[in-house]
Amino acid sequence: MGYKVAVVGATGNVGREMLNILDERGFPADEVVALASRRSQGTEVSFGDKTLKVKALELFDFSDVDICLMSAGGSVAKEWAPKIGAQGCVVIDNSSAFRYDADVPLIVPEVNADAVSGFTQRYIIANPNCSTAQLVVALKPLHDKAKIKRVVVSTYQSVSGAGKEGMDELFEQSRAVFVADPVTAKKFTKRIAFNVIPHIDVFMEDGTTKEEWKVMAETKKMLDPKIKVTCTAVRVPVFIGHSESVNIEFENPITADEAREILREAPGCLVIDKHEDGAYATPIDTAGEDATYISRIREDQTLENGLNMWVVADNLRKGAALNAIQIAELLVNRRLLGAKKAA
Ligand code: 11C
Repeated sequence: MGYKVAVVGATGNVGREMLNILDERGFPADEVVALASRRSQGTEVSFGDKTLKVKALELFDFSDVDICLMSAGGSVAKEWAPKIGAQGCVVIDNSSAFRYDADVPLIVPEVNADAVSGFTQRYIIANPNCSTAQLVVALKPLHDKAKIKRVVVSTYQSVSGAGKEGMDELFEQSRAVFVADPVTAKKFTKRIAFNVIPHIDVFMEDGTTKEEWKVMAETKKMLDPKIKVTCTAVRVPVFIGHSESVNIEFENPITADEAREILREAPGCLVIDKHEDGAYATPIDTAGEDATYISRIREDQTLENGLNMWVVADNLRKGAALNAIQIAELLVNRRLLGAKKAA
């Protein structure tokens, strides 16, 4: 006997990827239910070689569901995650609604798996922002070796981070440019086709964007509150895959060769780093893949103990759906679910 799993937001970019990954990894589920808003009721979504008919979240009974994977935005999460959690169903939420709450664990299994046991406080576990997830996978093994003091990260984030509408906008604008049609921007604040936009999420009072703040706050929560993090988050005309230029200052010495060796052995990391044309990862290489790719590892000659590196991952997988399912696997493997139906 396995678990009963619900995917909320099953028609979205991340929800569909959750269904793919549950199937690919053979998650021990007896039953998987696809849920979305009433508007999408009856829509069909793929689950392996099966098709699931989407049910309405508002009408669904969670009383015999063990795990709810939720990717439906902050307001749906705020309304529904506490109600579902109160029924003893563990909600793994992909929105930012609960990430910064002290009684909700924020988990990347390669980084802070032990913190997952804190889920019993509210039966909610938060999944991090996509740009933070891949960053901490790469930072953790280096922090363990040489203690990170400060990180400067610049992101190059694909349009799929902004959902299907973001992908449609890049496609439509690119087409319009080629046929000399007028280009209109709706989802993004400026034209994204053949452009880059240094603005993701809302502005905060100090001029930082919320996306930049999330990278800082989530890295501290999961890795070490003492690490200083500063970020510039940029949207680029790429469909899938977030890239990051990462500059790290360490307390203790570490060479580029040492970092390369450590990262080669580290969980979730894949080093592609030869000093040759093309011997580095780009977003296209990572689309559909699970690993966090690390390239261009080199010493920063302007710091006493400093490194630069390039970190790329599929934002819909490690940045969202895959990480959520890895959290669910962690619950199963550690026998933390007071399973309603488990053997
Ligand atoms: C983006 N990182 O690329 C965002 C998407 O807090 O989970 C994910 C936002 C979040 O636009």
